[in-house]
Amino acid sequence: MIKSMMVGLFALGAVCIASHADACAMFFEDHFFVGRSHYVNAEIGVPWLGEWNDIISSIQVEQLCKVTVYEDVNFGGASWTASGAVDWVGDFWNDRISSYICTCR
Ligand SMILES: [Ca+2]
Ligand SMILES: [Ca+2]
Repeated sequence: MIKSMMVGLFALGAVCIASHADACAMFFEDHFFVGRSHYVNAEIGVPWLGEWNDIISSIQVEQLCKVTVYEDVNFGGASWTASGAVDWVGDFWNDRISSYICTCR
């Protein structure tokens, strides 16, 4: 009985580690990682941010990951690749990001 519970817990831990590996970045509504946040998975290109369109002001990118953001929908317009902790995306990119691709090594 105890042994089977231990095996079950171990399996649960493996699932948690696997899902954490998919973490790529977190977008924030305001600068310095304030306001509402939007979690982003790795290896996903999103052609339109929906309610998060033209609102992002700071980005926390996971280690070994990078996110390429685009000014317009469908990966159009200007692009910029961010990594690490970006507490302010800058005057140009503030409230302008409309699509993105996030990847991790
Ligand atoms: Ca904003
Ligand atoms: Ca835009």
